[in-house]
Amino acid sequence: GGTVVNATGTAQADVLVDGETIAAVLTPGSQLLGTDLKASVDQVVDATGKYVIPGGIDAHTHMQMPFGGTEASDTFETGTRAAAWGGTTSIIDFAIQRSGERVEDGLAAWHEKAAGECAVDYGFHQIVGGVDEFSLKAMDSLVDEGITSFKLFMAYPGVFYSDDAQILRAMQKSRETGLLTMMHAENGPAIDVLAEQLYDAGKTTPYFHGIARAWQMEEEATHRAIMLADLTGAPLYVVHVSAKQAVEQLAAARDRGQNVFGETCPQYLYLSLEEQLGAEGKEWGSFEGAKWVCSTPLRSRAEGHQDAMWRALRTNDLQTVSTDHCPFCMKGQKDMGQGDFRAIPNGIGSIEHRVDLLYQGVVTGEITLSRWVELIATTPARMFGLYGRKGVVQPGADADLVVYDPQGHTSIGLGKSHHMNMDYSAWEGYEIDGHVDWVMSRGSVLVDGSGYVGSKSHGKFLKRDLTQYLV
Ligand code: DUC
Ligand code: ZN
Ligand code: ZN
Repeated sequence: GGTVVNATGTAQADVLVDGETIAAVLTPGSQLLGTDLKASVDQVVDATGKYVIPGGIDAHTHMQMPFGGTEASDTFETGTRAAAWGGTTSIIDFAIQRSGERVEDGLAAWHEKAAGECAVDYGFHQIVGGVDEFSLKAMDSLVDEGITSFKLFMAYPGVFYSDDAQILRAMQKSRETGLLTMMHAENGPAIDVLAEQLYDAGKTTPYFHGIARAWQMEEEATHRAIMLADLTGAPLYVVHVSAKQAVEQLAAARDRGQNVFGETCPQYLYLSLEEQLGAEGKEWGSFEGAKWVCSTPLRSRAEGHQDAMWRALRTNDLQTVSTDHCPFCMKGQKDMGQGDFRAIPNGIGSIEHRVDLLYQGVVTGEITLSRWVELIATTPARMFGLYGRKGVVQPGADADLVVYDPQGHTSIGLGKSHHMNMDYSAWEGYEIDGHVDWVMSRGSVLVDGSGYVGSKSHGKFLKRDLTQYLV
């Protein structure tokens, strides 16, 4: 009895689930073999007045990621449970290979961390942190493993960084294999110089993280990645876009006919450098700002970056919204950067709130209902080789369903809606129009009126097909 919302449109319909999949989507008047459906099913969920949407797909998460001298505070267990609470039924996390390590070992380690721990289905992208003859060879086997995308970093020298020669070689491999190239596009070497100069000048508060990581660093790297992708013919997906100038680069490349895509995150739509600085009137802000240290950084609202992200979501210059979920606690983690912003672990946790936060764009008229579903589920499914199984409410698809109540309300913050393993919320005080009422993954109910009823043994590894955006 709900309104089924797909990327293609909306319809009043009953959704019949049989086992792990959707058996039928029945519009009023249609009859299934003449049976009285409600009398013959095991369970009826009344969705009158509510939206029935495909489960969210968060295509960018970092559960228990070793990073910045510590480890992201959500495990696969806690992070995927929070995902379920928020209406996300699939995640794609990043397996890590570092310079000198074998890709196979990095991937195996990630399988080991996640197996049997996830409340929702999960897939992996492969971070290639050391492009050399061995890792390039290993990339040949990734497609068979169901890992159809890999991430390179133009930032973080000495950690995951690839230089242009390495990027060129990896993109040639991308072209050859069909693997989608995902890019962290920030000029890391230049950022590190700026950060050191700020620190040496006594500018050590979290605010200066965002000053060092200037938009020029993102625009330049985005442009360079686009040019290298153009030369090699590699399909390119730029992650966590936050600068309006980077979007302009993507839009221009797409206008030229290049096969490039962009992702933004809720933090770049809603939060800003000015808010990170704080209202106390302190010129350099306080350590409180560490809560919002992430890379790419929060950008200036006065410069119009947030408005530009919303606009790009409407014009399809950006195609997806993922979280880059990489949570750290203030105590014992973020506070390592007291007195030196460079030592603050980079990351924000939002996996639980992505579906709700994006729905606010529908409420305020920034995006349509169908575009909401397209951004949070359908395009991620197509982009990362899951479509048909995931990202759509249609017969034959996995029964990953969310009943969303547009009349409901969600209060975000510690002690309220917050099931992520963090000692603070980056979204404290956010009041959301709308509520995730009920969540199902492959025919199993994960969240109902009584709360979370899923289990950590439910989530299965998703072997992904090639991106549907290959030309
Ligand atoms: N950015 C973050 O904020 N955290 C994880 C890695 C990244 O690129
Ligand atoms: Zn990144
Ligand atoms: Zn990331």
